[in-house]
Amino acid sequence: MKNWWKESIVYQVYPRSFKDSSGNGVGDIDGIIEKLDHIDSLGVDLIWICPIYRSPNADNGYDISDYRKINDEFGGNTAFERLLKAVHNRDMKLMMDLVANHSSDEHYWFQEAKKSKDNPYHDYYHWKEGLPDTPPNNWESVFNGSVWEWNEKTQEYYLHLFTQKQPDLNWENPTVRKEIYDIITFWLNKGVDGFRMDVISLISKRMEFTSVPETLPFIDVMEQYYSNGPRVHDFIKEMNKQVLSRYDIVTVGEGPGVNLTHGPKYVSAAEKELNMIFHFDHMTLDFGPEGKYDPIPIDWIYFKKIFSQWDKATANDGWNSIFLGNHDFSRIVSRFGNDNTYHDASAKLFATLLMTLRGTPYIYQGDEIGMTNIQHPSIEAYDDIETRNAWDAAEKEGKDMTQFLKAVHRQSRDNARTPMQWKATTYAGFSNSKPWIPVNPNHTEVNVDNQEKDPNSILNYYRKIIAFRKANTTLIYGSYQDLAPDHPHLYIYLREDEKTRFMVVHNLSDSTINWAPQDSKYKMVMGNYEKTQEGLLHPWESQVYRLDIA
Ligand code: TEU
Repeated sequence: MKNWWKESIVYQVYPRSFKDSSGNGVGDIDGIIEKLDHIDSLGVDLIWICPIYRSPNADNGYDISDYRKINDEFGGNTAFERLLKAVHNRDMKLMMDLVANHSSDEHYWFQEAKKSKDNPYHDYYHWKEGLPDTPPNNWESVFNGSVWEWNEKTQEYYLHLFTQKQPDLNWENPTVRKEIYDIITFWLNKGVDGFRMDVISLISKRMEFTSVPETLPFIDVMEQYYSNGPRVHDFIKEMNKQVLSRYDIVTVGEGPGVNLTHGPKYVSAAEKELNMIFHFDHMTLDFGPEGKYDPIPIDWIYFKKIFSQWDKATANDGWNSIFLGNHDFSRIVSRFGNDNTYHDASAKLFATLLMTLRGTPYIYQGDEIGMTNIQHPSIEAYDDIETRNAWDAAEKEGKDMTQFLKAVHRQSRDNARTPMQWKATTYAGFSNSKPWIPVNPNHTEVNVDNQEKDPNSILNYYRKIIAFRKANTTLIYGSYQDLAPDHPHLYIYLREDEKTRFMVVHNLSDSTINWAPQDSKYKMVMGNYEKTQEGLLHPWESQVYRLDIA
């Protein structure tokens, strides 16, 4: 079935790092308004803005202390109303980030909940009795350390899958669910067009809280113990029925631990839950035996297989989200491509990939100019709580910290959080004063200004490939077939409907590969190299061919 959100292209804004209009070094809503021309010029339809609610910022807004208030540092509710109007005036839509698995510990609910066992808000969270030095089980938080934090007042532990400042909400409690639905309704009635739902796969807990085997890799702990709990689908169905289904909106759930078995259920049209889900199968490909900070090279055969399997799983029912980066992962061009010799080509290759697979494409701010990872000389320059905690844990375990710093360079979430590079000037045109997080020194070269002037820039290629996708519904709804699943570096696939067939080919390597379409009826219609050469693909070259059937 056709839907507007299947035809949309999404642009993700990380507000702290996008544009600072007030001059305090932190991005804000008026900054976003200032730069709407830029977003609009790409040809995108929908903006997803990371959390902007009131928050003590223990995890940059993913710890909300008031769900109905926009944080003053971003401009407050009136600035938000202005943004929403400005976005709608341009015929774009706006999606908010809903963080409902946990609140901030500074939220009124938690402030009350921790006071006593008979407080009306106590049951809004997960509590376990015990002794101060014996946590109820051995679960580890996503951000290291136990998931259990002791509360002296009630002599209990509370659960937090993320930091101790992010207590998990108890979705078993119908009053909590009602609170969340009311919050959603509040924003939808203001005219918001949808939600990205943070870690929605974690809302239903396995209430036995059984300890995990010590040797189980964290990625499996996530999948088998934290995610896809017994009532997750009931909860989402209820939310859909009571609120979401009453509006013409878009929903995308973030799904750590969501695999091919559970995934399709979240997005099946028949199940009436969510429109799309972000799974992380391709985003954890480079996690080694010891996890994220033990990176291994990308296995392209496996990479392709993941996209093919998910396409198949949702081919007849459901819909995919297509993304390669966001605020939680390193930069696309540094992680999957080559941010050095083939910066330009590989950035454009991944733009082509995003726009030619089946599913709604998500662009993360800065990727449209090929922003790269950053390498700080020491841990002090890193801000991210996840990176810092992982560092402390590694130090405690006696790891080789020179090696670990290299892993941080590669994997830290801060790679994606450096300020947007607008100009070559001081602070990259992001702010007039020192930004909350250091600017990448390569902003003098990699910036919007430079790329506006160059017709062949990554930025202008993004515009071109977005327009190309929009002009060809085959690329939206057409079937997908991988023609060379076993090739270690070539990704060749067909996108096809009754009228048109596209063949897309990508060279995922630093080497030239001999290749030509076997049928001369295929006409090349798009590509990321200005000069192509018959019979071969340059390093990181993408080519799109068309064959008219009817
Ligand atoms: O991310 C969920 C999540 O699973 C990530 O924390 C991921 O595991 C990690 O980044 C991998 O290194 C969401 C948000 O996108 C993230 O920014 C928040 O920190 C997190 O939820 C908690 O709300």
